[in-house]
Amino acid sequence: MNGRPVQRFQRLNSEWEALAQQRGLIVVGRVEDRVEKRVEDLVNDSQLAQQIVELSKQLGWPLLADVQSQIHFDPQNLIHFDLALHDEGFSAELAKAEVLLQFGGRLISKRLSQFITQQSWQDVWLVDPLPQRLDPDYCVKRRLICSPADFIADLPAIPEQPTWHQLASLQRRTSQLIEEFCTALSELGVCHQLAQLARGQLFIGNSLPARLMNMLGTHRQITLRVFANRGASGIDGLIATGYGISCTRQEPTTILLGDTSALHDLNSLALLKQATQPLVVVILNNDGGSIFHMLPVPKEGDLLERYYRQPHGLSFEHAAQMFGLGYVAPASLDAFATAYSQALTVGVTLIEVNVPHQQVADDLTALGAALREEEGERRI
Ligand SMILES: Cc1ncc(C[n+]2csc(CCOP(=O)(O)OP(=O)(O)O)c2C)c(N)n1
Repeated sequence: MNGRPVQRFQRLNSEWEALAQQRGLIVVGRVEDRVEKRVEDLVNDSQLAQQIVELSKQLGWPLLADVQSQIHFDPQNLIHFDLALHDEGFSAELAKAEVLLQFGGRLISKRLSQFITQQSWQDVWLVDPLPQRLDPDYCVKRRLICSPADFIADLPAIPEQPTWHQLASLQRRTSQLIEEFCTALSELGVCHQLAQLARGQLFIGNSLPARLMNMLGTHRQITLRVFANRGASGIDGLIATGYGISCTRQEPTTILLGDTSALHDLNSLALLKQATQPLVVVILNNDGGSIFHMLPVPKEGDLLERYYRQPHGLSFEHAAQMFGLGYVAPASLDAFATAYSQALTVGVTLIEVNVPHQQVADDLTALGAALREEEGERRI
């Protein structure tokens, strides 16, 4: 959209005023603020995303922000929404929303996408500067091709509205259960810890790492810049991407990825010696693709093992040695926290977290069942 900012959305003012008076929900995915991004532009992303936080406070609307949104860890975000959607009380309250305002797309949470598809909305607005389709289920009624910052700047002032929902207190039960399920050296435990301990930048690999980090973080005081390669969601090139990200800032970078993803890009470990800032590669080694325990593929036997999970029995210790990286394989969650905090201060370290291949699926099944207060069924 062109033209002077004050005129750009003027014809939408009455529609906006009508929308703002309803029970609304703000969902935030990956927010592209510019069509052509330069590395320097990325620096401002978290400040720009803050405007969405302020809008949600002003409207009294709940905020459900994906881990890629740069506001996921903000206290205003209902950070455990993905798992809380298992909880009937939380979902019923959320379903009282009448209108949806979404910024960006590529939502990691399948439960949130399903909720959006199933809800009968009175109106749905989607704001993103790129004209591409971000609405796989055709729910959007008004698509605004502009940056969230321009959209928000041009909104007519509305008086601050009281919040219409009890979602923050309804989410508490989920948050407590998450704490209980994240005390051991497991993929859940490590992701939960990492979301608190990480400093600087975090690049999250595809498959389970992206999903777990979207589920298990807690609100933070210190800003963390989060990156992910969502889209086709390939598990290739992740170490090289993380290294590229580390080159853009004078602060530590963490790369979190699965073992199969690490094997797909093993040669990129050779790049890491050139890092000038602390760099930590955390590999969740569950001996293959554990995501397949939770996808609609054969449930067991040769078909699952040979064609999907593909166990390899490998350890990364000698790879770290070969490429001159520090290496730790912690035996407890406390040892992980100590090794990780130390690794954030200096050098390049590969931390290998060895876990049984079934554990993450069992943990997520049990957590989901506890939230639904029923016997478990495998889902992510
Ligand atoms: C380039 C590429 N090849 C194959 C796939 C299909 N795929 C999706 S997830 C996955 C397994 C990933 O395993 P891992 O990195 O160990 O993560 P986990 O599932 O254990 O979390 C595979 C092979 C893909 N997404 N991209």
